[in-house]
Amino acid sequence: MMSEIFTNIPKIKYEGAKSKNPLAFKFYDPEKIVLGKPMKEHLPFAMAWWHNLCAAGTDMFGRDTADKAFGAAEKGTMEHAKAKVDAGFEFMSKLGVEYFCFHDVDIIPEADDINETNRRLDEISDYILGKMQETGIKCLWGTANMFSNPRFMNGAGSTNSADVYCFAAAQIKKALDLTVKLGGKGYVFWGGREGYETLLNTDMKFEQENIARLMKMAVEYGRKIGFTGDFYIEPKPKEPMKHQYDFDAATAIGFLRQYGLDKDFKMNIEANHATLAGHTFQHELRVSAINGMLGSIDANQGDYLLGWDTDEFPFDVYEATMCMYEVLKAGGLTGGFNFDAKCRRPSNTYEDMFESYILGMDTFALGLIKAAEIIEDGRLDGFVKDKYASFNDGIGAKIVAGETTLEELAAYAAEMKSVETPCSGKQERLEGIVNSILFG
Ligand code: XLS
Ligand code: CA
Ligand code: CA
Repeated sequence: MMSEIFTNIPKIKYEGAKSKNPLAFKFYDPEKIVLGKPMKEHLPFAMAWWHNLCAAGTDMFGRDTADKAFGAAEKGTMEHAKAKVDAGFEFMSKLGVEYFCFHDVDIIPEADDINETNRRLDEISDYILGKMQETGIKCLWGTANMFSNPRFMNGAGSTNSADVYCFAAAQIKKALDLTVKLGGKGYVFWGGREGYETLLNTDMKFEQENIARLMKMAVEYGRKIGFTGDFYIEPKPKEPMKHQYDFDAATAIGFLRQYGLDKDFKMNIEANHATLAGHTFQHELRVSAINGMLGSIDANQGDYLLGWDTDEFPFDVYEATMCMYEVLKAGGLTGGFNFDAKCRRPSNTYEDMFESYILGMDTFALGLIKAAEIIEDGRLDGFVKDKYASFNDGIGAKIVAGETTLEELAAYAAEMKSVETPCSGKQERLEGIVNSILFG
């Protein structure tokens, strides 16, 4: 057994809304039954390795503010990689977070030679596997980082260099091996550099076809080695590239259908990416759900005053409620809720790491409770159902059944001569209902 790293942090317990203990859950009560099932089954939370164990506060203007060495003598070593595993598993165990997500290069320092990188990945994944067996913690999804290394400057699947394309393929292959080894439920493609700055130097069609080829090979290989989970695309409209090919859910779904990848892929929807695309989080979830592709969620939030990806811990209960409303109506996720979020740079203590997760978990627990109340209340659903009632019989039913023609509808309209405006949308009444459920 490794020595304790977060020595002043106890196991985090549920103490209820009145608790003033910063190291306790106020709303996340894992065993509480909501709509017939324990909260923890509705909310399979995951820790994002990169933000929680790697990011230490460096930004464009300054260096690290937090200590993420976790006791290792030197950062960027295998000793440090193992210290991060120890810290991560202690962290998740203390919070009751049951899953983690990782990129290949989050879990080891990348070597100059890919063969050595892969050897380190084998070594660390053995170590991680041991911890998983000890604690019962599981892998939600794995992925390959194909955006940080300078070789991916012009993209990975969309690169102009066939040699670089092979390195992307090699990383995906290894990351899939690791995901299968660790029993991951999903495999994510976030195309960080899959986009462009200017069409003056870009063959957009060729790049998209090459990305699809790479994804197809990934699916073929994954299925061959026994990966039965979902592949995910994580849409994002911009940053780092000006134009990213996976702009939003609708764009990514269109791409998957065009290249025959839609049976193997679903969406991993991140709240901050949704708002960067000019959509609400709820919109992106709904688009995915109605296309049968709501897979997993990167649970965070952005800042409406800033135009970039701030990856903040979820705090906005309205957003979390509408998210959980979509998730409940879709019958749950095949994936989970990954906190792709980091503490603000000045929140630089170990305690802050825990308090951030407590905030995120409590926010989603509240969202779940309130979304369940909205569904049980039934007024919102009832309103939407009634709003379309004119399609239940008569000419409306014929339209829905596809049993009419433009000529017949035109004749119907001509006979009516004129038509009344349809019923009120009642947005303000419905917003009032949401408020009365949230705060009543
Ligand atoms: C970056 C993305 C990234 C993915 C995984 O903006 O959110 O962290 O979730 O590559
Ligand atoms: Ca993300
Ligand atoms: Ca993000």
